[in-house]
Amino acid sequence: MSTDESVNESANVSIGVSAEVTVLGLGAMGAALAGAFVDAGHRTTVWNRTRGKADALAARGAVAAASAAEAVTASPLVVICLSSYGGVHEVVGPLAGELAGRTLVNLTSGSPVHARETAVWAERSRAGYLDGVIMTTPSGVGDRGFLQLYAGSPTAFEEHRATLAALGEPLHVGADTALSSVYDTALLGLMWSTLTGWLHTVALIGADGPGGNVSATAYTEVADRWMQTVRFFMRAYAPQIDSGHYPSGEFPLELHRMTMDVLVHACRLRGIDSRTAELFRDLADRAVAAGHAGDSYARLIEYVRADGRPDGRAEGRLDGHMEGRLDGRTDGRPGAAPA
Ligand code: FVH
Repeated sequence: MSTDESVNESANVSIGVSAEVTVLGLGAMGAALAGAFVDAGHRTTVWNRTRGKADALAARGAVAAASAAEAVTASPLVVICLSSYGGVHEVVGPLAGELAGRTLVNLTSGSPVHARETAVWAERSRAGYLDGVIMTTPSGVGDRGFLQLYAGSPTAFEEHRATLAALGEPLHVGADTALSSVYDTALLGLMWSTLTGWLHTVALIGADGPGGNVSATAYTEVADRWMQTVRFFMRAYAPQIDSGHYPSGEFPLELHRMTMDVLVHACRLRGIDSRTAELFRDLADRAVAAGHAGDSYARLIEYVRADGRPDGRAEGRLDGHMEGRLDGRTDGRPGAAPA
């Protein structure tokens, strides 16, 4: 049995064991989180700034605390989900003493810099800290088909993994607390690229003309199966990118490049926005012009990276390069740490 299997097995064995958990913040997402803990049979203490929002959960069996301090001291595991890190700092900043010896799981959306600052504050407060991301909407909370990403102390994660499993499939992405936010941004980018690519092809295949008039539903039945092939390529190309070697196998870049011409032409012919097709054709053009026609598609990573430089390092790149993701700030300056 591998280490991963034994970890999974112990987590599964623990599922169903009642734990004590506190949820601070009962907005749309916080209420869903608290509801999932209640449904899983955990003793769930809840607190919200606007107190009335705790009523529905109390009716389902949650304990409504009179203050954030009372809520924090009720459980070894404290989950917070507010609209911003500013709110998190306001709520837990004065509660360093109460949080000592407990684990704070912060599921509030924020930047990598915010995550690291809050981790430093938690360490000073002698609290365990995990920064997490909920990869679904409130109605998906509690469904094991959806991922929840956590970054930070592996020990804290393993200690509370079984309880967190009430929310979805818990995945630890690394000890650096910035990583959950970085993964979140990257995965959302992947979703938008994929959905936009799909929309373009739905428009293309549904347009009047030769090969047109296919419904989105009929096309998507086929496209869904094609995604298995796309996943196969991603898995084959990832180690190539990590090693910096791009053997083409049977599908060299020049073949991709020729077919891209067909796509750009078909889009233009049908009056469909051809900019995404032109974007990847441009990347391929540059790679082919530089002598990489015989390499695999993965070679394009070098043209996607900042400045098209093979090492991907743009001048002046910030350590927290995805800073400002949700609070609109793009200057990389850290926000204020909790008081
Ligand atoms: N809802 C979703 O689909 C997304 C899915 C992806 C991740 N997000 C993030 O989750 C965080 C919370 O989102 P939410 O949908 O629960 O947000 P709201 O319904 O607007 O509730 C906000 C709660 O935050 C409380 N709050 C705000 N500021 C403060 C503060 N200074 N002190 C104390 N509490 C504060 C607010 O309290 P109240 O207004 O009811 O008194 C709500 O409980 C968010 O980061 C999303 O990006 C959700």
